[in-house]
Amino acid sequence: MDIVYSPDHRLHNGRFEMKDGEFTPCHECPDRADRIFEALKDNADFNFLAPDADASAVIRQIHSPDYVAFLETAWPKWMDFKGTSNPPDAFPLIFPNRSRNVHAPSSIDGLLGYYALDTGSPIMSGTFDAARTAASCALTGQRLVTTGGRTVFSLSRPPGHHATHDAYGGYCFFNNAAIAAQGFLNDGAARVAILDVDYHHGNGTQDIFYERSDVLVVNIHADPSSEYPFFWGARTEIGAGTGAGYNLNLPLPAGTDWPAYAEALGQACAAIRKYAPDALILSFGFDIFHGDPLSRFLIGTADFRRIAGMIAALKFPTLIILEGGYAIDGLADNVLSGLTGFLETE
Ligand code: OKP
Ligand code: ZN
Repeated sequence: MDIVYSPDHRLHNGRFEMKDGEFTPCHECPDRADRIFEALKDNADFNFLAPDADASAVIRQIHSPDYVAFLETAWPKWMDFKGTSNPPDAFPLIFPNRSRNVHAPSSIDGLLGYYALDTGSPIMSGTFDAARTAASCALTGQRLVTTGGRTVFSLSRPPGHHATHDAYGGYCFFNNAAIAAQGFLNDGAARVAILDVDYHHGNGTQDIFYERSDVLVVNIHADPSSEYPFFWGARTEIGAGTGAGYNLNLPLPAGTDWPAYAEALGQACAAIRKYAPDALILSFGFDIFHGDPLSRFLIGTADFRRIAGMIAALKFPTLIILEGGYAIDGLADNVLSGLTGFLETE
């Protein structure tokens, strides 16, 4: 299996996130991808490739020009605002909330809140380059799937599924899965399906394709009535306009174990089979693991192989993209288990 990977993910290395009222070390850290790379790099089943596609143009098909410009200039503006070349990571202070149509302010401390969804996603000097490289890994993987028809894994971070058309949050800046979906369409696909199995609902991916029928978005996730991202992910969100019927949410309660998960995954797979996409993107989050610090599901290491086996049995050309997964000590084993489920079915 080809794996697209760049060490440039390390350029995004936040010190702290705001979590439950405290500044705590970032869960979404370079160690995640480093440990997966170390565990897989000498395994003959995997062939590592550097990204050779530049995602810049496709990023602009998915994200608004003002949002991309914000991310590109946020750090220099923040250094200027702080009056030092070595400031702390950038965090928003105030959000426009539900109330009014607002316009972007000029000052960086206002811009951060204008473009942010949350306080958990620090921006630092390398954030833009790392996020663009993650999108380029996904796009390179997409092109390999388009030309080769075989399963490819984009081993990339920061993740992407919370990033909307014009907002960052949940550790995500560019929506790698959405960019890859657009890449498939650009290269001739008529229909693309995205299956998101991260513990958290992929609100950004849902939003981006909510009114489109050319991308089916299916999410299996923790019930947002009590889990991040809270304001998206209900069963009642089925798409709108031309996209009505092309968004499927399968929220599950705390304590979900393999049998309950397998039932939801069966529903998800049936919907994807019926849609018959030209390509499938798997937003593979490993934070459904019972040992994950953000999870209240009870999925075990061996279950990732079962999950992958069910998805691989659909036999659609598939691009796998890394989303979450924060149990640092179990992550590489979980990823290997998941990829093994694909290798066995190919
Ligand atoms: C990113 B991804 C817990 C706070 C959790 C953010 C979660 C972001 C998840 N009380 N904060 O893995 O979907
Ligand atoms: Zn997650």
